[in-house]
Amino acid sequence: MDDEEQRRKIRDFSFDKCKRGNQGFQRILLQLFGYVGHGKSSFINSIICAWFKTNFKNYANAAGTDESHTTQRLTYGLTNNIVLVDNRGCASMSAYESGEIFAQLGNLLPLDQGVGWSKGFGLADRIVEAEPLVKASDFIIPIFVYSIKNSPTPDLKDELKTIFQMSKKLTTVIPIVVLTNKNHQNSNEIKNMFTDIGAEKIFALENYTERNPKRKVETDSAVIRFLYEIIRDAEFRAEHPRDPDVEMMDRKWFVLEFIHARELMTQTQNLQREIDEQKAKMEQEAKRREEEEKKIMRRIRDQYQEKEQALQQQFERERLWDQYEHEQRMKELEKRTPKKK
Ligand SMILES: Nc1nc2c(ncn2[C@@H]2O[C@H](COP(=O)(O)OP(=O)(O)OP(=O)(O)O)[C@@H](O)[C@H]2O)c(=O)[nH]1
Ligand SMILES: [Mg+2]
Repeated sequence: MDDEEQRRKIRDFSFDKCKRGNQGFQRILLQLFGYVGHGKSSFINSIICAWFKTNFKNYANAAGTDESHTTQRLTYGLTNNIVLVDNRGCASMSAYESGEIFAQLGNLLPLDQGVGWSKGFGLADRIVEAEPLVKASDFIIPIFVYSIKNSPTPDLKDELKTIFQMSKKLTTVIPIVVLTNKNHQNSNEIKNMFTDIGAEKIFALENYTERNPKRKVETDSAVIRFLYEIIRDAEFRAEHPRDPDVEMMDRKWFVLEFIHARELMTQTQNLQREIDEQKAKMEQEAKRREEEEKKIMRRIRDQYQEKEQALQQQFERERLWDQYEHEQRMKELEKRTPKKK
């Protein structure tokens, strides 16, 4: 199928035309997520350029440097039925950052608003506050954006495996992977990593950027193919009976449970840390006391040895004196005793 036919399918996509009708879904929400600076906003720029066939412009406010840039969840409409969401990138996927990611992915936080990272139960409060603002009718497709410039490590692979499994549980879809910086050499290694952790759809492209603004057939085609595959996937998923309200409730429940489990883990860790600190203090105190006792014992032993030595010396002196007296007495005796003839 050529680009134009794919474009037509994308343009015409509507849940109303799906086999079971819309089942309550209105639009596809392509939720872009991933680490800071991996090219999420640039990918949105590339999609806008390719889809609307326009010259490059920094529509999604991609960073001029590799620093963290996007701090809002902004939406970009492609058609009436397809919307892109540029989520805030995270530095790592620690437990508390993944809570935020899941809340963003699950569409439990309002769109087109700033995103903070809440500690404790702050995130749960924000989810509850957002209830009147979020739409169950959005059909979520998670898109994980990763730059090929970043070499994989075993720790990264483990972290991503967990995130992918959780995202699947949350959205029922394994995240679709978009690799940016396609021309970088790590390409195969990274593709293998994502295949290993269960990714089924992996796309790679060189984004349009300030430095690389000139439109290319290759990049435009990659974007259109990506969108077309997404549409086909959504159509396929919409063939099954679904209930957006129930799915939204499930997602909310999943994230709230995650937050509770995370808080329980944090509190347990804090408690364990306190116990460990107390234990270390007690061990230190016991060691200090043992040292003190050893010192006292050493002092007593030294004093005892000194006394023993003094006694020995005294005895020796007395023995020598006794010996001397004895010898004197013997000499006296000898003098007094007449010698036999
Ligand atoms: N060469 C090249 N540079 C890219 C590509 N994609 C993004 N960049 C550059 O990487 C930097 C970060 O890109 P962004 O699109 O702002 O990354 P982001 O994921 O939106 O970052 P946050 O909003 O901070 O999470 C920018 O300087 C982009 O120009 C790519 O495919 N090739
Ligand atoms: Mg960004």
